[in-house]
Amino acid sequence: MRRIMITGALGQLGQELTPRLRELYGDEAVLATDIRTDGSRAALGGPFRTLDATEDGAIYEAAAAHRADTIIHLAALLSATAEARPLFAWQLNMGSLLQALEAARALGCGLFCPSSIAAFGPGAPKLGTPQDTLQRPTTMYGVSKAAGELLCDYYAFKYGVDARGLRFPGLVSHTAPPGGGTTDYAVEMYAEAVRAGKYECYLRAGTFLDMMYMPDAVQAIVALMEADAAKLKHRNAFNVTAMSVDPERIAASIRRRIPGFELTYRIDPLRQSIADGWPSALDATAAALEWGFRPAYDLDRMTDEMLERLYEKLG
Ligand code: AKB
Repeated sequence: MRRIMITGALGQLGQELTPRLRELYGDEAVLATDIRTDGSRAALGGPFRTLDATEDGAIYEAAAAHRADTIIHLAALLSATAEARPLFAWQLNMGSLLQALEAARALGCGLFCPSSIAAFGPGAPKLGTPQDTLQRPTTMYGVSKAAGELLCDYYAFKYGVDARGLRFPGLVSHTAPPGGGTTDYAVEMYAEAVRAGKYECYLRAGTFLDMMYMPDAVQAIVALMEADAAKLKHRNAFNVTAMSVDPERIAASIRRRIPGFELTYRIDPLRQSIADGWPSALDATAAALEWGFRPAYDLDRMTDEMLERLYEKLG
């Protein structure tokens, strides 16, 4: 049975992953940590500790006290915020990852750290972006993710740390709002469709990006962490995706349920330029072959569930 420590547990992914891990391994086996101390921690149930993941030795100390065998490192700044504060983004994203890897090395823990479609840059093939291809990202978030992938590989090669990871696309969820990402528009569009019947989008029509519904993302993390190491050729930074969509496609899917939904545009140049440098459709074959990745939700199924849950919450 695993004993897990999570950093950034109050972020968009952590708020759904933590309860799922507690269901699987037991409440007491999962220590949630975050630098924030807001009310959303109550929803996580189970043990919680306030922790700055960049502080020297803080992850090590908490993981040792918890007798963790697995560290799930989610604390990070997302793309748009990182681009606005590049120095801080480097310090947070790389500094905390180094702390997590050092703790994993010293304690003999496995480690999971999410990467992103941002780890590719404009030079990578946009369609069917291969698992192994050119990675020259042009955003600070992308640079920190590509460097993070390499650092995880280094700790695996040099110290035998079982460091695994997924390159996530935009994650869509109804539980917790994302913060500071470029793909956040998708989550906002669903919420505004239910609240107001209209949405003003900051990315242009025709901007195709990979997306995935949160339950598939959570399931993918569990499946990769539980995968037989002997079957993993890549281990770290697997491409995963469930759909390639643009704002018009999501709006059309919403209109099946809310026929009068109105989509208008006011382009944010920063987030548009970030999106323009990212792939449009990843190739997730390696994840499917090496550990059986198979998302359950396509666009319409995700839309139906998002709208149903948001109506219960906001409607
Ligand atoms: C972002 O938009 O920054 C994230 C990501 C794709 O990594 N959702």
